[in-house]
Amino acid sequence: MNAITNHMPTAELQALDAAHHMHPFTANGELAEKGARIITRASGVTLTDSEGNQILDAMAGLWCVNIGYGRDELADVAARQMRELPYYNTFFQTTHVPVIALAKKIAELAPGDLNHVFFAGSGSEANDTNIRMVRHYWARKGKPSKSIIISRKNAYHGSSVGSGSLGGMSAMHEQGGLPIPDIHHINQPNWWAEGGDTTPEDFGLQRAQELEQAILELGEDRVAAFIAEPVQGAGGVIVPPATYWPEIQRICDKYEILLIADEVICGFGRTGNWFGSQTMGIRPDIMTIAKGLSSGYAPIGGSIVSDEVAAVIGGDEFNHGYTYSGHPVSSAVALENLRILEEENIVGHVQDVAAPYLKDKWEALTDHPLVGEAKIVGMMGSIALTPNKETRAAFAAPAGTVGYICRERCFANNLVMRHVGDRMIISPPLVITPEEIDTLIERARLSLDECYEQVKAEGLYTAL
Ligand code: PXG
Repeated sequence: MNAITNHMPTAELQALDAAHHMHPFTANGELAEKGARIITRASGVTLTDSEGNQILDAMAGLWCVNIGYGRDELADVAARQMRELPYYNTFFQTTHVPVIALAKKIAELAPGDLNHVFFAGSGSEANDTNIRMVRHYWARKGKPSKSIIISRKNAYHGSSVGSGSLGGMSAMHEQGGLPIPDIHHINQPNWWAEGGDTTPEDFGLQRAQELEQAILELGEDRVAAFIAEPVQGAGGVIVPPATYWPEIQRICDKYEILLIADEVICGFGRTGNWFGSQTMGIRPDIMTIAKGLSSGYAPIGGSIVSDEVAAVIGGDEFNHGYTYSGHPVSSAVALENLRILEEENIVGHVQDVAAPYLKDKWEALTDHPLVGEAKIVGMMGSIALTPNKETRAAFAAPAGTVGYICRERCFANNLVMRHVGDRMIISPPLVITPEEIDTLIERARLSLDECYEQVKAEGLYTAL
């Protein structure tokens, strides 16, 4: 076999990648022309590519490398676990030490009576579990008609058929026959894009009350659960107005609808608390977790479930599970990740140091001519690009045209900052230092300046 290594020329690796590797969420034909960027190693908050560029990763991979890259402790634990017990399942009345220890630790960290964990290999799988679990829960309680799960437009809950149906991404629904039955979507609390002349507070309340209207229209006896991200991530880091979540909680309580908080991005310190639900002051019955659970070092996800839901589900066999539910290596890696997060007080670092420092600099970006609003919670932030800050206008070009230009400028300036439409988003490793935040902001400003020049030159700086 010919060895393919880091030392091969970039173009050769790109050609091989284009020939055989299908990338997710990518027009692969287009990418093959251009050539994918090849990441060869990483340390702390910095990626190295095959050309030797040092890139500040302000997305923590895909929102997941919370403790930063290059922690040997996780590699050591993985190697030890692979030697001792690389795999065993948790199906047929068996268990193993890493999964016992991890479930106990998660139960300790999770708020309230969220004391039980059903493991999966990813966030998508965990949300598929949640669909079946809440429907089965109501069936067990003698109310099988309660099968509708209410979600939100522009939500992201994963890419499998079930989780993609929960999500509210219309481009995903257009491919492959989604959504599955009995998923209902209400509007998102995105004031910047959809709030019109309403104040953010009134708008937050209105959008929350759409949940109540939906329950009344669909019938209380039909609705099983409401699922939402505490702060929408992939939808563009949409921070809801302060009025939103208290009203959602009130409605879930009033109609006894299960509340599922999708903590796949918000969990494990991202918002400045262990869970986004704590930051938003909500009491979910189920939390979806993945990503920061292992800081992305090994694939693992799960559902953290309340005492009550676990008791109801536990009454008979729940015909559900994955080969890699509670995988021993992933469990051991996740446990070591949680040890580091806890012992190094990384959530405290976010709250006391990194988030306040980043917030000041991030919000100051609104002095840039392209930047309308800047939103940030803990270590997830977004800026809205606009040709008119007062009217919050969109550009007179297909959505995302300007955002894409900005993202390309960021990449050229060794910064990974993503775009969702014409919003730019960041979600850096939680361990980022103030000096590294300075670099992030410097590169973001340079990229915004270059984007502004290009947008004007191409005649795109006009409102829709
Ligand atoms: N829930 C949320 C809130 C997520 O952000 C998932 C579930 C699914 O997790 P898995 O592990 O199955 O990917 C996610 C994943 C993006 C992007 O473009 C975001 C995610 C995944 C891929 C791309 O921002 N989030």
